Amino acid sequence: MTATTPAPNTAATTITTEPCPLTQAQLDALSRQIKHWGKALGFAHIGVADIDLSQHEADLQNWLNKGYHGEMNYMASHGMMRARPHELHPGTLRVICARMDYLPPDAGFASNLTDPNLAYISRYAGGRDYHKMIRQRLKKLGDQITEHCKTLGFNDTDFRPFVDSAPVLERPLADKAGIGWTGKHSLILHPDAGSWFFLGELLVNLPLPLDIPIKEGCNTCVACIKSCPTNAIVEPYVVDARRCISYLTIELQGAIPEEFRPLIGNRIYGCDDCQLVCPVNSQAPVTAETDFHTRPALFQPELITLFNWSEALFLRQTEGSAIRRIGHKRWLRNIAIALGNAPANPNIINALEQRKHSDEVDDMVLEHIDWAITQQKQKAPQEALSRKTQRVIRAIQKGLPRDA
Ligand code: B12
Ligand code: SF4
Ligand code: SF4
Repeated sequence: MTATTPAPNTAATTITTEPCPLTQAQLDALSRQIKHWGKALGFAHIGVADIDLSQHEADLQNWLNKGYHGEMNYMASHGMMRARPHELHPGTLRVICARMDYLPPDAGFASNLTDPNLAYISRYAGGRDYHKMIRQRLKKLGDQITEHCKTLGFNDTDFRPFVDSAPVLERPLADKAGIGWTGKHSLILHPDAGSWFFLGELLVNLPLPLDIPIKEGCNTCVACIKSCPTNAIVEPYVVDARRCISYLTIELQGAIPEEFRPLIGNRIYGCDDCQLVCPVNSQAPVTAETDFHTRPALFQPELITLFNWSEALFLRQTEGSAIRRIGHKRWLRNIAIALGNAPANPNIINALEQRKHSDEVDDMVLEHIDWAITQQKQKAPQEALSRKTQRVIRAIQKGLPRDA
């Protein structure tokens, strides 16, 4: 594309102040260079998308209208800006989408889910918080692009990095950029990379050449929909967050509705089940980032041990981790539920009773502790795992033997 060639999205071209003087050949070369720089910065895949997400606006509005965002008011508060990157950052012409893998070695999925006395923590969260780290690397990429453009005589490069927290539809952008296709669980997945990765974006005012989306590959499979413990995937590609264990254990501030408590099992922070049963994850790469390796204190930890952490210890152990953001009370709330779901055990009842007298619990946590004590007292010793969880465990042992 030459300097005078208009970008496909008219809204963006009218907002741009200075037309980009780079020739098509220079933009092509820059695009190749961006992919090299991205790899050097630890991104496993970089792709470029245009900013036209208009085809997703109706789906997003529908999702919001149905209240699927629950208490995540930030999902509704930016209107359709989520689908309009150029409104989020005026002048944006392209979105450079980046993938960073997080699957830790020794993931031990099946062994963790099999033992209901151990806490299950989503594998994206056992190491360092990804937000700051990915944003910093995207910023470096932006700086490299800016410097390069200066050598070509263009001094008006403008960029803005985003990871997760931005009001922008990251998955549809990654889909357009060829990072992967949209799975029926709504996550992005790639035939060689599975879905164990984070996404990040760099919004730029350069008309870079576009990458091509890859072919959708779920075909007739519906394993994720069938295995979701809470039936949160209400139709293919659509998750009702209010039912999703990730939302219930991380995003929801108050009490977790009782109907979901027994279904949460030992999952105290997030959930991976829809990815665990996905056949595309069978060859997924392990992360190259040691920062994403699971910390020793969070590696297959005993529920009772975590429940006994004081607030000070919780803050120390989760320093620099995404888990810290839920705070000690929600941490206790989630573990109380898992203890209620664990096989009957007088030690658990003891730990729950003792916590009731601690000044670190409020009424919300107390109510969950009481629920857990009732569960413990009602059940026969060694009650079995739910049938769905047993199925997920078998699927992991068969499909992901390295990570079982
Ligand atoms: C809110 C949110 C959540 C919510 C809601 C999830 C949801 N499915 O919407 C909750 C808390 C439940 C959640 C959970 C998780 N999340 Co989350 N989440 C987000 C966040 C902040 C916004 C997502 C969003 O906009 N949802 C609104 C819906 C309407 O948008 P959408 O799902 O993208 O839907 C589009 C497509 O599905 C498409 N679509 C609709 N119908 C159809 C039909 C067809 C045929 C096609 C092709 C497409 C299509 O159009 C929709 C747009 O309207 C993003 C970051 C971001 N800013 O994008 C991270 C993000 C999606 N989450 C992420 C992760 C890792 C998770 C968890 C795996 C964490 C965990 N282990 O616990 C789980 C997975 C649960 C799941 N199956 O989705 C990653 C996903 C990476 C990836 N490989 O795709 C993201 C991108 C964060 C990041 N930067 O890495 N999450
Ligand atoms: S993360 Fe768990 S609860 Fe949420 S959609 Fe996937 S399987 Fe269902
Ligand atoms: S489990 Fe099956 S349907 Fe779900 S995302 Fe994976 S391939 Fe697609």
